[in-house]
Amino acid sequence: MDRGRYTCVLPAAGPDDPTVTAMRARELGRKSVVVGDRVGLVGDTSGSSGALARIVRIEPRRSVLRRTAEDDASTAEGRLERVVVANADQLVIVSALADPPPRTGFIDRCLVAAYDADIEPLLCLTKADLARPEQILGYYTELELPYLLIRPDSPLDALRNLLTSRVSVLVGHSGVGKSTLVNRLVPEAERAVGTVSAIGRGRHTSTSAVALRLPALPGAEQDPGWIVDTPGVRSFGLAHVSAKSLLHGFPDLVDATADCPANCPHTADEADCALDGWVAAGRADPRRLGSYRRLLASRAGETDPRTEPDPRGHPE
Ligand SMILES: Nc1nc2c(ncn2[C@@H]2O[C@H](COP(=O)(O)OP(=O)(O)O)[C@@H](O)[C@H]2O)c(=O)[nH]1
Ligand SMILES: [Mg+2]
Ligand SMILES: [Zn+2]
Repeated sequence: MDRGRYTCVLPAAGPDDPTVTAMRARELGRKSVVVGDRVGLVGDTSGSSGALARIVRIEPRRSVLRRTAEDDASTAEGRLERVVVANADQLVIVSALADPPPRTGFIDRCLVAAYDADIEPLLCLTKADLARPEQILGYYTELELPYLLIRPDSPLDALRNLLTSRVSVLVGHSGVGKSTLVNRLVPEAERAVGTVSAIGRGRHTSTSAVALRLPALPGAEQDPGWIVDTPGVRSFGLAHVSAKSLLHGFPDLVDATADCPANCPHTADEADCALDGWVAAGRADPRRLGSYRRLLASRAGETDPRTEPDPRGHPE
């Protein structure tokens, strides 16, 4: 999307992707069109230069990845909910093992957003040439979270296989190697490496997400899939996620709550919350409980998510 003009790929398009430029039709009302939407077009759909079609319909979305500007739903920013991508199948959380170091707070937020959207998470650990993954993987042991290690020279076959026939959204902090990875997967994408996107703009503007078709693998019949790069998404505010749904991002903690009193807020000051005993019994990592409770607290506006402590390797 660029200045109200949407680039639409026609169905059953081959690798050459005939595209049509379109604008929203008035009959869409206030519904917004986002990356990944399947739309109905009318008008000039020839795709020839200067042709402009109109988007008259948005098909029902299979999944909706959302974020809020902040965590606290009692503020205007917290109520400003945005759909990041529609119809995604997978959330690829890109985190460097060093330079910058992994932030479990960010990864945990992404996991909540993924489970909330019913999208499968995949942890992509880049810069595996710089540091070892044991510490970060240890933190997620109970989750059976799928992960891949990426170094500059490692083949990307395993990643390509996991991307095949799906729409995958890439998220990650700036500097983790997202653009480098996108360029290795889609050389034509020519994403700028080593630059930070959307700096110095108003806080309501962000570089919009862009969908890139993966090149077909030699001899493969399957649709190679799409990746969606999200340069403007720095984090996932979670004001739109209910306290209950927040727990879905912590499948390693969910079972414990069967023993909580009715309507347990699961906060640290709730003496009868079963989560403390669960962690004390070694059934989940205490840092994960700390992370869950920090997210609970930030939704209530008690802490600023941007200054959230990094629990890497430190007991709570
Ligand atoms: N050592 C090492 N450096 C990397 C790797 N991937 C990316 N980089 C470097 O990290 C910096 C940031 O990369 P970039 O792709 O722009 O990150 P982005 O901000 O997430 O898009 C650049 O200087 C890259 O060359 C890697 O696997 N290993
Ligand atoms: Mg980049
Ligand atoms: Zn509880």
